Amino acid sequence: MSPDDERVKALEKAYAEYMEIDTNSLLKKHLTQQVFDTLKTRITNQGSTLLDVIQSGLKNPDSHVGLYAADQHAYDVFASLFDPVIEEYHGDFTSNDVHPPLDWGTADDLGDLDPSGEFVISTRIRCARSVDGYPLNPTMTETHYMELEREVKQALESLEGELKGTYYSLATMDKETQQQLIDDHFLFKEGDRFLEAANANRFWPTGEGIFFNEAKTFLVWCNEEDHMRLISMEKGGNLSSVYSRLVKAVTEVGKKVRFSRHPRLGFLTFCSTNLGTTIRASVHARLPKLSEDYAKFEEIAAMYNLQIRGTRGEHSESVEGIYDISNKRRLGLSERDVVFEMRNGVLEMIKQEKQLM
Ligand code: ADP
Ligand code: CIR
Repeated sequence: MSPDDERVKALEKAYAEYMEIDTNSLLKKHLTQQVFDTLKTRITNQGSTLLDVIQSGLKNPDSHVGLYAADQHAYDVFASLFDPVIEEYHGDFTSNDVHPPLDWGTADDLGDLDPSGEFVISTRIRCARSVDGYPLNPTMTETHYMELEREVKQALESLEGELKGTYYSLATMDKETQQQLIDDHFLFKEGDRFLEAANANRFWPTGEGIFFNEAKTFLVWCNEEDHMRLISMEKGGNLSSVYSRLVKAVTEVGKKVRFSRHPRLGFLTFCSTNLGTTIRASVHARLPKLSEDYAKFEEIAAMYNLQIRGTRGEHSESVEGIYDISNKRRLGLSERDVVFEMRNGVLEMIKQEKQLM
C-alpha cells in the first residue's frame, strides 16, 4: 500500500470509530459519510489533510465544535465540512454569503451595562488576528514562532499613551507570575487539550507571551490559539469605554502589522467559531437567581444569540453564580453589531435577574 493509501485507511478507521461515539459536536453532525468520502483524499497546498483538521474533535469527544483550520487553505479545500459548521455556529451565514468589510461604527451608544455595579463584575472584548506571511499553528516551525514573536513585540512596544506597555515572553516568566495572571483572567492557561490535539501547542513556550499596559486594560496574547489576540477589559460594565479602547488598539496595531483576511470569511482565525469580526464581547456577571433554572437561562441566552461560559473561560464551571456571558456569532455582521448583540442580551438578563430578586 502507498503511504497515501495507508493514510486514507487510517482516516477511515478513525472515522468509523468516531461515528460510534456519543458526542454532540458539530463535527460529528456535519461530517456525514458523503462529506467524509469527498474529503478523505484531499490535501491542502501546505500538506494538511482531513485528519489534521478533525483530530482535535476525534481525541476530545466533549468538543462543541471539534475542528480547526490546520492552515489557511483548509477553509477552501475542506469547505464542504467547514461551511455547514460555520452556518450552524454563526447562524445563517451560508456558503453564498460574504462577510462585510470592517466597520467599527461608534462606541457612544453602547453605554454602561450596569451603572449600579450590582451585577456586572467586569467587561472584556477580544478579537483575534493572524499575521500575513506566517502559517497557522500546526504548520508553524519553531523559527516562525520566534520570528512572529519578535515582530509582534516590536510593534506593541512602540505603542504610546494609554496603550503603552511591556511584552513578557512565557519562556522567561516564572510559574508563579504566570499562575497569578491566569487567576486574574489576564493570561491564557497552559496545555489546552483541544489545541494540544490539533497540533497547536508544539514548541511551547517558544514564541508565546503576553503584552499589557500598566493598568492591564489593554492586553495582547501572542501565539496562543491565534497569532494575536487583542483584548480590552476593565472592572465594571462600561462597554463604551472597553470598546473604544479596543478600536483604538486594533487600529494602531494594524498600522504596524499586516493582518490576514479571507476573501469570504473575514479576518482569518484558527477556529471557525472566531472567523469574521473575531470579536467575543463578554461580561462576568452575577446572575444567581436566573441561573437557578439553568434550562431557562440557556433558553434566554439562545434567544439573544449569547453563549454562557464558566468563570475561568471556555470549558470551565461557574463559581458563586458568576457567569461569562458573550455574543456567540462573530461572522456576517459588523463589529459594532456584534457588540450590540451582547449588550442587548445582557441587559435583558439583568432585567430578568432583578425581577426574580
Ligand atoms: P477567549 O476565547 O475569549 O480568549 P476564554 O474563554 O479562554 O476566552 O477566556 C479567557 C480568559 O478571559 C479567562 O480567564 C476568562 O475568565 C477571562 N474573561 C472572559 N471574559 C471576561 C470578563 N468579562 N471579565 C474578566 N475576565 C474575563
Ligand atoms: C471545542 O470544539 O469545544 C473546542 N475546539 C473549542 C471550540 C470553540 N472555541 C474557541 O474557538 N475558543
